[in-house]
Amino acid sequence: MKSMISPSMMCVDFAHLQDSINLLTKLNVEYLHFDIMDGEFVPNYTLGPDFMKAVRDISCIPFDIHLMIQRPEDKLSYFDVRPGDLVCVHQESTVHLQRVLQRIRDMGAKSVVALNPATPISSLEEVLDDIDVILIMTVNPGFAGQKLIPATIGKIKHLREYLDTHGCQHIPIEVDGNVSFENAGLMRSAGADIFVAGTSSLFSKDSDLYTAGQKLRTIIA
Ligand code: S6P
Ligand code: MG
Repeated sequence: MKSMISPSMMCVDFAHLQDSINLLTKLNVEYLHFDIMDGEFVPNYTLGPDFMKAVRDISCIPFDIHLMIQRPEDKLSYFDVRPGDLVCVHQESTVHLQRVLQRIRDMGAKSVVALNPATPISSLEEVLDDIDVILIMTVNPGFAGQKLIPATIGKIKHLREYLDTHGCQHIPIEVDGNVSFENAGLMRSAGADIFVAGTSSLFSKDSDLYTAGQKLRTIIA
């Protein structure tokens, strides 16, 4: 499957948003990743609907909306979801997973389920038909700049095998958390397709955004 880049917008330089969007457009990134936190499901707050609106005004790149919130089924209407967007809910955040995945598809978006590092792949068995993308958290959600949990590389590999043997070859695997240049190569070899790029690659202080983007593209090609 083709590899894709989804830059983590909580790591962008807010003082130069337009310049960053211009460079991301030039890099042809497939998505823009928005981390939405509620201070309950994860111990932090980040971006929200107003910031997303501001980015819609200056960009046509589809959104990848990562909801780290309790009961996402009650809050989907807060967001301006558009056809072609990815909308991601956590398996651990709702007892009505099938219902919320169906609602996301009804909104014209692609349904994504995220699994925390401790959540088993088998917990998705009954909803495979309702899922367009699976996101493997390679750190515990809540903060940028964390270290990879090494066992998650094996989990990506296991998920690819699991999907292939369950007739789900078409479902891409997204990875989020410490997708550094080094880890991105390991993740790609394990079977990852969509790479959320934050402080450890695209937005690293060691290089400019455009050079870092080209480097990441080459690594995950
Ligand atoms: C974490 C969040 C992520 C981070 C991203 C940052 O809770 O879901 O999307 O923004 O992982 O990247 P990095 O390279 O700083 O880990
Ligand atoms: Mg995220």
